Amino acid sequence: MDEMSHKGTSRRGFLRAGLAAGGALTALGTAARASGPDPLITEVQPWASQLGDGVDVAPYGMPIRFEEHVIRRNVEWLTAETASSINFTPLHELDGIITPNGLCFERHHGGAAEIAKSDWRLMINGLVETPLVFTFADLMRFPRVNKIHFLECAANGGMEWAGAQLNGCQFTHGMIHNVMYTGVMLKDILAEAGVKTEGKWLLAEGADASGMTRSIPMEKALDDCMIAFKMNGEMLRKEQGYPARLVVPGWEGNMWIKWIRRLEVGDQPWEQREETSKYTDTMEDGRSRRWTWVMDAKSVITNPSPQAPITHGPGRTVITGVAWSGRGTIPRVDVTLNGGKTWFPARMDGPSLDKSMHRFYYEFDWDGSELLLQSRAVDSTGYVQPTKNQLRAFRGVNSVYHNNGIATWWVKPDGSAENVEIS
Ligand SMILES: Nc1nc2c(c(=O)[nH]1)N[C@H]1C(S)=C(S)[C@@H](COP(=O)(O)O)O[C@H]1N2
Ligand SMILES: [Mo]
Repeated sequence: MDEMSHKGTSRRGFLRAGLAAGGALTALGTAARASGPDPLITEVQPWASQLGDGVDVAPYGMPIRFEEHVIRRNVEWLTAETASSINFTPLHELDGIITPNGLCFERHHGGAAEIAKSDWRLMINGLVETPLVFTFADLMRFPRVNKIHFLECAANGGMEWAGAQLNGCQFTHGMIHNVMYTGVMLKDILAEAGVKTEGKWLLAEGADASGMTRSIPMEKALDDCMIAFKMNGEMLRKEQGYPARLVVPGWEGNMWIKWIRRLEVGDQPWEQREETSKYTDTMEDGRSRRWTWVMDAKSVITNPSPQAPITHGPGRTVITGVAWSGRGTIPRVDVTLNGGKTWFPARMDGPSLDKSMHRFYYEFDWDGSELLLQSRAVDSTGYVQPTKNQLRAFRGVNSVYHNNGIATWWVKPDGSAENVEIS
């Protein structure tokens, strides 16, 4: 046992290798046999020869400094300035299905507003029996629900329409987060005001400087929309719309109005800026598709990927990624190693929830040759994620929004990966 070195391997790997000592290691060889003593094992280390931090060194805990590269990032040339801009979730650093609050991508059109709970008001007006104004304290007296949902900006992958452009899934797919929301059902709030029978639409308005407004059909509003105030158990972050935002499960992120201040009930859609000149898809003939609210099924391999190369050489290799659909769950994801010639079903793991992110894995023995990695999601309606060529055949090349095409990582023999397009 004292001859074994297990740098960077797990404790389980250590124990298993320990059991194999004296004999051959497993064929997959995930733990290495050392040539000499490993000081990390044989010598007393600083963390064992002095006391560590006491409690309360960080009243609100932050990740250990060795993880300081795990951050949201923006792409500076994308927008003129940061108040109307976007940054991206580091998908390649995450696992499971929950996005930690501090890593949820941000999209603001007028910067992140800072509103105290005591200054927050929610007005309901228009075609209602009784126009009402709720305070935050009023909101807390409605029955609460907890739901895990993804929020994807319709522009996620927009830079990739014409071809591969950004080198990393953080930038090509990172306009998404998946958290547990605690809030109240929108239908309960609306019932309090009493929606008139001719009230078929809702205008949701934000309190921030952008005056973000979107029309939402009443059917959706009464189905599964929420006014959320907590994410992953704690109050919403300022960036995500503190103290309350609209949650519109499965639908494009732009409709999830942050810093929600007003809900107007009407008999027709308002056709606001963000639902006409923005967030619509321009087709080949120059006309625009109207109302593309639902986010179609999509997936991406997060590891390996351009920001997360294979560093261990040939042998046992874990491929992982995420998949989601605005229409339900993801019962299946297929993975190809050769650019779509042959596909294998990935192993789904973790909770499979409606309109939530799903985690998949594909474990294989890499022979060290180059790979053309792709993943393809199939959702619970049977819809199959298209290739980018299939998407362009239907939508043309003028689009920006709603790109759910299959992405390709070209993994080279040295383990590095590049964003390429082959189909
Ligand atoms: N009030 C307000 N709500 C808003 C926005 C905004 O700028 N102001 N941006 C929208 C867009 S385009 C998206 S994609 C999501 C982003 O949510 P996030 O910042 O929590 O990721 O919020 C939406 N809601
Ligand atoms: Mo967005």
